[in-house]
Amino acid sequence: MKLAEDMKNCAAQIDGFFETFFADEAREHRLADAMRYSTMSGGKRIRPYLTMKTAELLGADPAVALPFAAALELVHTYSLIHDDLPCMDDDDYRRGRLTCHKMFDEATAVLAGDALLTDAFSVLVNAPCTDRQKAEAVKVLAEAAGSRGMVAGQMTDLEAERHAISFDTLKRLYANKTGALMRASVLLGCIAADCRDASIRNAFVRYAENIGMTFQIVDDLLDKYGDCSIGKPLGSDEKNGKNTYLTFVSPEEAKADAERLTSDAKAAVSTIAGGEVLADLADMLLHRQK
Ligand code: GRG
Repeated sequence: MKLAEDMKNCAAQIDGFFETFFADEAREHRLADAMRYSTMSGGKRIRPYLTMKTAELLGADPAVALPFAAALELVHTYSLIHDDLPCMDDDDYRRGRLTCHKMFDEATAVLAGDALLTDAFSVLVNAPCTDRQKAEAVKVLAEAAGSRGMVAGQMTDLEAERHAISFDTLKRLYANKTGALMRASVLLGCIAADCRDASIRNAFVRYAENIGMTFQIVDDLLDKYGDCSIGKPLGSDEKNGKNTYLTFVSPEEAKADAERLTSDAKAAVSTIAGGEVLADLADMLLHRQK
């Protein structure tokens, strides 16, 4: 099956899961509206695709992979809502639509993010799998999202607006801010399949870390040179005085690094049966225009 079609199928399954999830009338209505608004707003669903594809390649039960993938997307959505807040990146638009705090209000956006993050863990522990799988999934997602992962990356990012940072610090920032959730995506797929083979896990992790860094380099190139279809104003990094990959290297060098990382990602999964589709995804992320 072609990558685009496969990703579309995965996104439809994730959307179906969220339809049921948000149909729960027990949620406070305004909170539920804000959570739903941001979750169902046309994200590319790259991370859940990574989870579901990894799980599928390793022979997992899709009924386990789906809630794992959905939980990860809930954490991703929370991070975007909070990242857009006036105290962070202060963006009015995301995916071409008003950001959560612009559509609702700031306090509601903070709470919607809080709720998505917290609910993600209840989604994990309600997955139809063993307690050991649930515990490991919670550990992986918590560590990726928390103070040694994505939140750490965000903190370094904010600090970098005030202080000069080195290229190595920027790469660590990207590995935490973007790479950590990508890494968690494939690990959740491994856990869904109950795969404990370290060499297989390491292959997926190497793939995810490489595409995570590529993703971020391409993000920087698009922010500076892309077009408005990206869904947010061009040059927002420059406006916010951000250090980006392009602070340290030329666009040509950045592209060459992204290509090298993509080759390494593809090499990492070259021995996994059916891994060609992940190689196609790596290429797609390298060449994406938004
Ligand atoms: C607020 C704790 C906290 C963390 C925020 C994710 C993040 C950390 C910031 C987002 C800023 C940003 C644009 C980072 C680049 C990488 C990234 C996560 C881009 C958005 O991911 P996509 O393109 O999003 O997969 P879609 O819209 O497709 O879901």
